[in-house]
Amino acid sequence: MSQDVTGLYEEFGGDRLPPGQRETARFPVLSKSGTPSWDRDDWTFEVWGAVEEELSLSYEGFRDLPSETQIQDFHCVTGWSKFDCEFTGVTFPTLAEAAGVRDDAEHVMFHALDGYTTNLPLEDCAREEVMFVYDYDGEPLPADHGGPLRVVTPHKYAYKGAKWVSGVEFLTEAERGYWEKRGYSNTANPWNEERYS
Ligand SMILES: Nc1nc2c(c(=O)[nH]1)N[C@H]1C(S)=C(S)[C@@H](COP(=O)(O)O)O[C@H]1N2
Ligand SMILES: [Mo]
Repeated sequence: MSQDVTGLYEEFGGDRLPPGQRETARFPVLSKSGTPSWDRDDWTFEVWGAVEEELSLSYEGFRDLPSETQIQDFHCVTGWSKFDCEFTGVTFPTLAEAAGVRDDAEHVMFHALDGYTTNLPLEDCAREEVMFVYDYDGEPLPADHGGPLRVVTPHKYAYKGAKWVSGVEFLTEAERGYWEKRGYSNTANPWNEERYS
């Protein structure tokens, strides 16, 4: 069973296709510096910072967490949108509950194997649609698209979703990630065309 969340745009008062976007049937690859390599036996996913219990999970350990499948739209800041992507993984709220987020946590930094980082306020992550994804269309997520594990953020431009995500840091103060330091919008709402800062 999968859950269709492609109607979430209604919350933002816009059309399904955000302004200035074109729909594409392809799934282009966009990476700042190519696809990093990793070894399934050594791969670990870390949760640290303002949490009750820091976590360190193997690939199998991550796959043992409660999972779900969602149909989501994907909006790239460079102007393409892909509708109806089938993603399977663990929702942000499920992971946050496993770690126990402390009351003083306000912000989140996602860290990735290629050195990429991206940030969001905790309240923008505390949504079922924000997922750590390991399967795409029922198959393991291709390496170019962030396999073994990536984040998806259908309510934000896709640079808020770290491919090859290796960990999540809970912060007590806001910080900026890789593109947020280099001129992309910190807030990244596609229905307001928040592309640059
Ligand atoms: N680790 C990592 N994650 C990343 C990026 C990156 O360079 N490194 N690029 C971001 C950008 S700008 C976009 S548009 C999407 C692209 O995802 P895709 O290649 O699966 O289409 O990944 C985002 N996540
Ligand atoms: Mo992007």
